[in-house]
This record gives sequence, C-alpha cells and structure tokens, in this order.
Amino acid sequence: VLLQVHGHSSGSDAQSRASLRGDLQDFLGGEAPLHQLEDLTKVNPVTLETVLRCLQVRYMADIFYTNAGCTLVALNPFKPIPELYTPELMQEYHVAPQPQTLKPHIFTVGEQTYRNVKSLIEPVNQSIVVSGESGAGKTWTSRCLMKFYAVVAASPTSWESHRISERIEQRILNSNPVMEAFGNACTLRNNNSSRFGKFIQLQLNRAQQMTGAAVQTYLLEKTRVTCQASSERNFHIFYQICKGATKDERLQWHLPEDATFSWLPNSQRTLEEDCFEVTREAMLHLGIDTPTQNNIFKVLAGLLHLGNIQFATSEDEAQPCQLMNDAKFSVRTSAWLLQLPEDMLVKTLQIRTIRAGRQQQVFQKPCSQAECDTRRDCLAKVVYAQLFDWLVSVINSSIYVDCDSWTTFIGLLDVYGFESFPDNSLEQLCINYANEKLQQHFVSQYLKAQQEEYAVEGLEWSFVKYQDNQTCLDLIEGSPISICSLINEECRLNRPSSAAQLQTRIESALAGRPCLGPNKLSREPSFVVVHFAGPVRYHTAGLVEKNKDPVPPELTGLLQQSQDPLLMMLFPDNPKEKTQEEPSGQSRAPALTVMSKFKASLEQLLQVLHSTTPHYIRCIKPNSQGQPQTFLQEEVLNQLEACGLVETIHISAAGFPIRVSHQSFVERYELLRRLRPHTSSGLHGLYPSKGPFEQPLCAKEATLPAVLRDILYTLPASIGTVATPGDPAEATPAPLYCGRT
Ligand code: AOV
Ligand code: MG
Repeated sequence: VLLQVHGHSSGSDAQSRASLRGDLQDFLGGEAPLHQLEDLTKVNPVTLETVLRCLQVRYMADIFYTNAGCTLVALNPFKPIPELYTPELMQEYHVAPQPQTLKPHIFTVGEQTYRNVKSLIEPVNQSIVVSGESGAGKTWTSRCLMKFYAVVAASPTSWESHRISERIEQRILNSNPVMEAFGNACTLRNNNSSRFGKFIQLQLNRAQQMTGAAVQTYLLEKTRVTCQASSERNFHIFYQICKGATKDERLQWHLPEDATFSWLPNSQRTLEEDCFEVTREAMLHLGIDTPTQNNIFKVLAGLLHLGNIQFATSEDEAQPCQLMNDAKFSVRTSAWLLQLPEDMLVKTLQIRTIRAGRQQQVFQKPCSQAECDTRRDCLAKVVYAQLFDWLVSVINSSIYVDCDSWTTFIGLLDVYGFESFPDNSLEQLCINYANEKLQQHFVSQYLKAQQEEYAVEGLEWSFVKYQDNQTCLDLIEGSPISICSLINEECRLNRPSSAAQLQTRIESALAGRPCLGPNKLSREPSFVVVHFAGPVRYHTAGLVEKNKDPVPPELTGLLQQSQDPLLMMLFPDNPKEKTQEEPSGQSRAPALTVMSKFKASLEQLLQVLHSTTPHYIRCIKPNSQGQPQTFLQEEVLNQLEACGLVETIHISAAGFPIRVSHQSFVERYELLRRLRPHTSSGLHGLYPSKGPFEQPLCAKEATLPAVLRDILYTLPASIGTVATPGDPAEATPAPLYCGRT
C-alpha cells in the first residue's frame, strides 16, 4: 500500500495528502510508532506533511531531537529539561561504541564531530553550523555543545588540583554569560536574542583534549544602545547593572533606584537574563578583576546618563541648540562618569567642525536639534562597540593558550537567526544576508555538490530538485548591481538622497529580479526581498546613513580627552594615527561601509567553513509565543520548507552518507582483502558490492583479530551490510561508493 501511495505522493493535492496521512497512520498502527521514527529518512513517503506529522507527534511526546539524514532537527521545547543535558548523559554518548544508535541528540552530532577529528581517514577540522530563525534555539544548542566538549574533551589535570578559574574549559564556558550580557537583548522574537554573530573555534591537541579556544564575532547591532523598537529592550548588561548594583555602587555610578533612562525601555520586565551576579562571576573567572569591572559598569552608567541629554530647537539657526532643563544634570553626571570635560562634551554635541577648501580651512557650524541627537547617539554607539570588541579580545586572550598546543579544531557557529519585524532596516538586512549565506553553504555543499558528484561518478541517481537561494544572494550581494552595491554607491556619491529616491533606484535597477518581491501596500519607502525563509520588507529611510556609519572626528577627539582609564585604553590619544587619518591632500580613500565590511567578514567565515567538514543542526521554533507543548503546524511548515528539509531527507535517504576517497578507503580497509569467505550458519558476513572488492566477504566473528572486528563493526552501513547468512533479503549488499576527492 505504501509503495503505491508513494508513487502518487508528488502531487500537491491536499485531499490525497490527507488520505495519504491516514494510510500512513493505519499502516503504522495509529500514532504510536510515528514518535519512534528517529530518523526522518524512515518516514514513508517523505513529504512535508509526513515529516511535519512525525515531528509533531514526537514533540507532543516530549521528544525534541530527530535525525534528518545528514542533519539533526532540534525542536525548541520552551521549557527546561535538565535531565536531557546532564554530564552523565554526555558521557553515555561519548563512550557509546556507536552513538548514532542512541536516541537522536545534539550530543550525537557533538560526538560524531569529535570522532571525525581523530578519524584515521583524513583527520580534518570540523564545524557545526547551527541554524534556524530567531528564537529557535541556536544559542542554547551551541552553549550545550560547548558544555559537552568541556566534559568529553577536558584536559587531563584533575579538577581538584586547580582552582576553577584556572580551568581552560571553565574559562571557555564563562565566555558565554559575558558575551550574552553585552551582546544579547530582548526582541519581539526572543527574550535572549543574539545581536552579534559568533564563531568559536574549540582547539584540540593530538590527544584530543581541549587546550583553548578562539572567538570571532560578527557585526554587533550597536544601534540598539540608543534605539530600541517598541516592546524591545537594550542589551541585557544595562538592566543587570541597574537592577543588581549594590547601594554603594548605585552612589558611585549615579544610579538611584528610581532613576529613569530613555535608553532603558521596558525595564519593569524581569528576565532570567537580568542576573548581574552571573556576569560578574564569569568576568572574574576570565581574569577581568573587580576594579576593571567597576570601571566598565561606570562607563555604561555614563552612557545611560548621556542618553538623557536632550536639546531644544534653536530659534536662531546661527546659535547652537540649548540643553533642555533636565539635561544639565545628565550632562554633568555623564561627563563625570565618562571623565570628559563637561563643556567640551556639550560643545562637541552642539557644534560641527567642517573642513573645506584647498587649505582645508576649519569652520564651525551649529548643529540642528536632530543633528545634536545623532551625535549624542553616535558617541554612545562608538563607546559601546569599542568596549564590546575590547571585551572579545580580553576573552580571547584568556581562552587562547598558544598556537603550538593545538592541532585541530571544532568550530561552532551561532549567528543571529533570520528575522522579520514590522520595521526592518540595515540591521535586519545584514542578519538575513548572513542567514542566506549559511543556507547557500548548505545548498552548495550538500544539495548541489553531492548530486553533481554522483553524476560525475556515473552513479544511478535521479536528481532531487531543491530550492537554490543563489538568486537571492545575487540580488543582495552580486555584482555588478545588487542591493549592496546600490546602497554602497549612494554612500560613495555622498549625494543628498531621500528614502523614496533610494527605493526607486533599487526597484528600477533591479527590476525583474525574481527575489525582489512586489512592493505594494506600503506607505513608507521600502523594498521587499523574498528570502529563503520568507519575504521581508526593508524600509529605506536611514539606510544609507547607517551604512556609512560616520563617526565625526570631533567625537573621537573628545573621547581621547577622557581621563577614565578604560576610555583612555579604548581611545588612545595617538598623534601618529591622527596625522595618518587626516592627510592634507584631497585623495582620501573612501571609508568602508558597514555592508562592505560585513560582506568581507562573512566571506572569510565561509572560507573557514569550507576548509572544515560541516555538520548541521536545524533549530525549529514550534510556535512564536515561546509556549511549551504547542506545535503550530503552519509555523513549523514554513521553517521546514525554508531550510529544504524534505529535499535533504530525500538526498540523505537515497544518497551515500559516507564518501571517502578511493585512496583513503584502500589505506584504511586494505586488511579486509585478506579475509576469507566463510559460509557456515550463525556467522556474520560482510558484503561490499563495488569498489576494490569483487567477492563478498564473510568471516567467522570469533576468529577475527580484535582490530579487524573493530573495523567491521565501525564500518558505515553504506559500505557493507553485516547480515546473517541464510537470509538472502538481509544480505542484499549495500552500495559502496568511493567518491573522487
Ligand atoms: P536563538 O539563538 O536561535 O535566537 P535561543 O537559543 O536564544 O534562540 O533560544 C530561545 C529560547 O528558547 C531560550 O532562551 C530558551 O528559553 C529556549 N530554549 C531553546 N532551546 C532550549 C532547550 N533545548 N531547552 C529548553 N529551552 C530552550 V536569535 O539569538 O534571536 O536568532 O538572534
Ligand atoms: Mg542566539
């Protein structure tokens, strides 16, 4: 029955799908067996509906991980399940002879990745790419994987002989709360949303112990320091300070309990992530001592007060905007906390310095109220971004030991997930662009390259169609004309251009591109990109300016005057650099835009990923409200479609999961040639069908030397079938595939 249904299943007729589901249920004897299907390649037939149903049944039975061929699907439980992540369970997966035979888990991926590093076949760096939309569970998953490696790849020194702060694994784990406090925030999609991308390289020595790590971050959403969408919040650390400071600290940092800050919306909400103590403790373990911590928090308090500085519009354009009454206190407090000269702070915000003419004469021009606000915001963003980068470098120096101590690495990638808000700007464009890039990495590595390789190898293969997101990437970053190039061009030309003009330029230059969506019903100037995960409308207002991200030199000059030890370190007053920065000639190289820098950093990341063996975990958000035991079919369906899960399953089921170069295969399994065929009953046999062996091989288990037995039992299923003689059906040889690498 199933085979017949399978034949009809490619149509999209809803009715036949429904009946098909019914047949499947009947055949499997109701719902019970569905949740036992641990690999979606076993769902028969493989369609969006059956896959969805299987995931739903498993989710409702509190089973959150399911294999999907080469990927693992991780459903967000939205409730704590401590028993799923215990060190004992980690060990269980670690010591299992075949972890893939245990229940699907991120630890299976973790362990497989770990074993791949030391595999006799081409030891190679590995990476785990965790993807999924905002709030799907990427950060949670990568945190758990880091804990897993901290347990299974711990360095040999015993726990007792060292203080916790000295343990490298513990230091690596401590980087998480610190980076999340400074780089995560509550958004409409996720209370603990990562606002930066992160690639952490866990470094292993020859004995496969973790000796250190290196973190690379990508484009922090620094605009959040000064501007938060309604119902969203600033970075966690600001709330942590305001809620967790002691009485004394409140006095020092001018943070009375009843203080209100315009950059601190929704502070009445208490989140799990608001715990100041956790951040401080972790910072301490990373070697950031209490005085340095206090310095950081004092500067952050200074930024909060800076945010309360308001200017009134000046009647006379020739006169600078005056401070609003309440703002005087904010200026004083902020200047004091940031250790800046108060009058210079005000003047820098009020007055712009312009260099013009051949002689580069200096003029001063009062700023409009809006310009004053922009300069104030810019000041805060520059300080915060510099502070974040510095923190990352401190973390790196604490967790990176030295280049001689490691030979291979496992990379964990956790970026901001795909997002679409009512108002999307450059931040979302960059975030979604990064997700497109990762999806393309998967498409090209897995869906495309593998099938092309089968064709080249002359294997019988019916091509599985898939959604290639290359056209969307071409629209965003391609050359010669793309959204990125057009926005960059506006920045380069430096011409006054309205949001409506930018919309027109993009829509006319890119007209007809399939991923430029129809742009109707929009009151504000915008354009629509049809991403692999859905269409997103980007508003063009402010896009060019954000992409330019200009920092007026007077602001840097002001910060260089600070007497605060931290700011002095972040903004050194280095006259040498100054002269380099401001040459007297006219031919200054155009500053790199945000998008160009981001594009370059993504390309570097992909180069690293390409040099590793990738493993994929697909996080899925069962509902957008973050509710446990709630599986919204429509929402999950979109995510399954977006990541091409059904195609992945098809290719995994029909394809060859293990592809080894001919040479490596022969090097490793040469020994098997010497096995004698054996046919008596009760014996195990090995039946490779293609490749260097022409005869089926059987061997009496008991007579095998241990090393050969090990090889036999670790042989991937696609290479040979271990079967009981006498059962011809069982003994059908599985194909052996030796790819040309
Ligand atoms: P994200 O990293 O994918 O979103 P998170 O990893 O922050 O998403 O997960 C969102 C929330 O879901 C977490 O804060 C947890 O409350 C919950 N959660 C996720 N996975 C689990 C799990 N395995 N067990 C229990 N709770 C979980 V973003 O960073 O927004 O793209 O930019
Ligand atoms: Mg995250």
